[in-house]
Amino acid sequence: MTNLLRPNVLILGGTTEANALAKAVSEQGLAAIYSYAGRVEKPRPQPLPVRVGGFGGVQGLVTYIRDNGISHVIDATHPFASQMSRNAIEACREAQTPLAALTRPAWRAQSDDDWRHVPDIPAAVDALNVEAKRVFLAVGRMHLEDFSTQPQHRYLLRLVDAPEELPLPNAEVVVARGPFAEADDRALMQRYETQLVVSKNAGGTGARAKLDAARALGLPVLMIDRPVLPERTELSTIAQVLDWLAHSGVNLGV
Ligand code: 3Y8
Ligand code: NAP
Repeated sequence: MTNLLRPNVLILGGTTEANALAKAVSEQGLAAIYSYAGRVEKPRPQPLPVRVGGFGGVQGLVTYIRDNGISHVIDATHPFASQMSRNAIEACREAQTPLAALTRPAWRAQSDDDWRHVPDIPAAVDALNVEAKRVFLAVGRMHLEDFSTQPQHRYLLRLVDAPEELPLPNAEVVVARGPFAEADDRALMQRYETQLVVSKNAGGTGARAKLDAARALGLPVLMIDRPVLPERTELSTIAQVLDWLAHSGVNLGV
């Protein structure tokens, strides 16, 4: 049984909000560990101990929780990291470990936005079954293969690490990591004469620059809605997380 008076928080990270939480938890002097999947070459350093790599599915996470005396899990992963979030729900139920997600609301179109919503990445690929355009495909690297069935477009790709090879014949790559600024994204899209922006509905502040730039340039956006996740405790601010930790048996020493 974990001694709740000696808290040990596992933060499932990889987002701007997870980084803000890590800073706050570190400042509170709480014992915690920050977890990355290991998707990029140089993940941002954290003010907490860091672990990198998968846990090995639900059972791997249960074992990790037990072996490391984890008292609480905060799922602060990206809304499209749905497998990790599902595993966290299963594992915390089995290990009887309190779990809360730190989420950010989905973006909503403003009156002068021109968005077309699609439910998932395959639907975004289907929606690109149109005559050739200059497409800013700002969805990262992991799902580029899905778009190879629409090779007619001239793609602008933004990737965190330089790719070895690309599944798209007509693609320009910009290697950059966010958070991004609206003026920079506007200049980028003007330089590449972007005609359509494809975006995941990530929410938060780190990726919304391209949407503000698209609005300023009067460009349409193909918005990929986020996967639906099972029921779990969802918090939206750092203060709510610290309060949840305090009231779920973690002695913050206050
Ligand atoms: C490894 C860890 C911070 C946190 C930065 C956020 C914001 C900037 C914007 C665009 C969209 C995209 C992508 C994006 C953003 C934040 C946040 C966010 C989108 C890092 C990071 C890791 C990753 C993984 C990476 C994915 C990719 C997705 C690029 C760190 C920098 C497109 C998501 O090459 C790859 O394998 C990249 C994989 C998952 C999605 C994909 O399918 O390719 N994020 N991004 C995490 C791990 O190993 O656990 O170094 O900081 C984190 C961030 N990326 O404040 O510094 O909070 O969302 N990340 C999307 O939203 O569509 C870029 O270009 O406009
Ligand atoms: P995913 O598809 O939901 O997860 C696939 C597997 O990757 C998980 O089952 C788990 O492996 C491992 N994993 C994912 N996140 C992890 C974490 N934080 N710590 C340890 N293992 C993790 O996840 P994803 O979409 O690839 O996202 C991976 C990471 O990138 C996450 O940290 C996420 O926050 C960040 N990120 C993703 C996006 C995006 O667009 N998907 C955007 C920004 C940041 P095991 O089953 O072996 O445990």
